[in-house]
Amino acid sequence: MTTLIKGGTVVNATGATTADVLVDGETIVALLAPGSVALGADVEARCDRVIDATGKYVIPGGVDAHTHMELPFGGTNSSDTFETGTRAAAWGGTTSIIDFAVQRAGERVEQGLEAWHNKAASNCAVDYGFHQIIGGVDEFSLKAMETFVAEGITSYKLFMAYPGVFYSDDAQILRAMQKAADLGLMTMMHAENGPAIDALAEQLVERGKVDPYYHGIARAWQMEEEATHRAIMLADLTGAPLYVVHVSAKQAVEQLAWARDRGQNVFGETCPQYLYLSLEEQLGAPGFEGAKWVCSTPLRSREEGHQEAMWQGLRTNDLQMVSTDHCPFCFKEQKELGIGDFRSIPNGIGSIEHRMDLLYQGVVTGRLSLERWVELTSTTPARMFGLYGKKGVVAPGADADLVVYDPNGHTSIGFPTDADGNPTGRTHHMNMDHSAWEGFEIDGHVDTVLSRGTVLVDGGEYHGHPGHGEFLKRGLSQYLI
Ligand code: DUC
Ligand code: ZN
Ligand code: ZN
Repeated sequence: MTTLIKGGTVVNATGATTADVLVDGETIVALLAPGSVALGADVEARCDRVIDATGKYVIPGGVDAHTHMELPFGGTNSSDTFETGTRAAAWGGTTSIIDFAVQRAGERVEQGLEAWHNKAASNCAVDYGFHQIIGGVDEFSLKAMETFVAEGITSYKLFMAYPGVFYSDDAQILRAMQKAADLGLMTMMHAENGPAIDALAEQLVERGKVDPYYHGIARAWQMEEEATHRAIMLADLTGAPLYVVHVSAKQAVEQLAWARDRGQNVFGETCPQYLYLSLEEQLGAPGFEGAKWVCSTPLRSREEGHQEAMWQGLRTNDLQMVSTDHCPFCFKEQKELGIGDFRSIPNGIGSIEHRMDLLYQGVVTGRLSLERWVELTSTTPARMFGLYGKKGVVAPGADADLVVYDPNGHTSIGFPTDADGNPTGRTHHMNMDHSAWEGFEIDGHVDTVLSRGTVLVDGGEYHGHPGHGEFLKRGLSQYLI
């Protein structure tokens, strides 16, 4: 099957140019200048399928490097399966995900990884890889790390939060980082001081402060700044490269910038929720509604300038990429577990379908260039996590993971209704009974999505199927040195 995507502006992290993209089977084989006769003047006539991208952008498929499908958490499971979550990803122009295989304390790493392979195999609409969560650093998990690279899992995650669940203490972090430095693994860190947060949360609940808002108060920015600094120092000592996930506090960005300025190999990701949503407006919504936005790290105060600091970090490269931390829970029966005690609200927001659109608004508002949009959402994730060349770029030899994005299109997010309250138009495809992004109006639209040459989405219709997505055996990060 040959496909020609013609007339569009091809946007890579390195620049934008008008070109036709020729796909043969699963692979991009050529970028042709308009009117090119390099492959014969009749190349269009010889193609099996032609997609007209005139007036639109042709970008590499999004790479979301932080998702949690079917994550057991807070007494329930995140509500997207690999099937529903990757379908939603495809709708939103994301054609690769990296999910977190989980080892909990008391379990062997191998068991966790096998369980994740079983959940994902034959179910994914787009390609998928895994990072490995190590929930119990001990002699067995340290030994298991030695097999990760051969398994195509070149990054692992530790938690400085969630004592009793995923938490690692400093000695454990030190040992894991020493090993990671030897093996060339990227250490990903959930950087919040969990023990102190749990004490603060307990004090708040004792004083009757049980609403979702207090989730954000307990998880104060000082807890993120402190843990980020500690992780940086442990990484410095061990020589391990460090990638801090879901950065939300401006002080944490300052820590990352400080470390990078002294030459350390540290990186930070932020997520759409920390760019747009806030402690006051969302977590502080009346009654229990704020539970929709309980996630960790938490939404931060707009007045304190955290959102602006995230945008600035993305512009100045103190933050290198944007992932979702997609971890959806339904409001009914899941978020509701925490009525009367915010500590029991399952942590997480679903955004996998909206990341490309939400970040594109940075281009619309002049905060990001087109190229930086692609870099933050596709190219750097691919480079950071050993996928680049195959993913993250529109170039001959790369997988034909392509998105035709219409800058003049429009996307309404959530559950729009007519005057009688009947649902209208497109709603999201994530397995959630609400949207954390309800009412967001997006300039731009994901028109067509290809994954390895197969059309998944086109003309408002879904053509994908479970099992199309393949496991991505990842190489080493390009950011190790
Ligand atoms: N944060 C979340 O919001 N959900 C899952 C785990 C995490 O660290
Ligand atoms: Zn986390
Ligand atoms: Zn996460």
